[in-house]
Amino acid sequence: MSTKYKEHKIVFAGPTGAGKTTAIRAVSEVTPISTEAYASDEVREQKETTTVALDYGELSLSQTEVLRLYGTPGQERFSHMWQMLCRGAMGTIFLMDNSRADPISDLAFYLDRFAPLTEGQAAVVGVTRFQHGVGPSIEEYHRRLARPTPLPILSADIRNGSDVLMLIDTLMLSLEFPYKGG
Ligand SMILES: Nc1nc2c(ncn2[C@@H]2O[C@H](COP(=O)(O)OP(=O)(O)OP(=O)(O)O)[C@@H](O)[C@H]2O)c(=O)[nH]1
Ligand SMILES: [Mg+2]
Repeated sequence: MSTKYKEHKIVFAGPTGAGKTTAIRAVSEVTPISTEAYASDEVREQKETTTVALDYGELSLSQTEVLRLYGTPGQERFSHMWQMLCRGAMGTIFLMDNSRADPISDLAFYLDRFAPLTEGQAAVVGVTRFQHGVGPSIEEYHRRLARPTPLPILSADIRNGSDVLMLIDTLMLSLEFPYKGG
């Protein structure tokens, strides 16, 4: 007798260094698949390696339900992967590094670029490096974005699995009120 197996796909997106690879490593129950390569000079000021294709991890919700977690490369030169990875996803977690020069413009850029790839899917924003006390507040994100359908925006230290799980839970809950883009 075969067991019915239900699976959902979640995508992590956002700029390089925001923590997409780190987030998947923090929660995956299988050894994550990474495609890290030595970063070019510009990125190397921040970190040694960067994702060039994808990250992959898994998280089970129950014995018959599994989440498949995909990380995108942050760098736009690898953006051909974005469309492929978003296909069939239930939603996207946009991670934003609050210590960058203008993380709200970063978010607007990624939301616009991903809107055609994520139609009808849920979306949640996780603001990383928030605890460092630099960068905009969550209220400023909401004020400056001013989207017709407000997005859930939460601060998260994605090195902690519990914070990543909070973002995943929020994404799953927000499916009842999907982000429409725009
Ligand atoms: N101090 C601090 N470090 C953080 C925080 N969030 C993430 N990091 C670190 O930031 C780095 C993020 O690196 P990655 O996970 O490779 O970032 P990425 O988004 O996958 O980047 P690309 O693959 O290059 O697009 C890691 O070294 C994390 O430990 C935070 O809140 N505080
Ligand atoms: Mg990465």
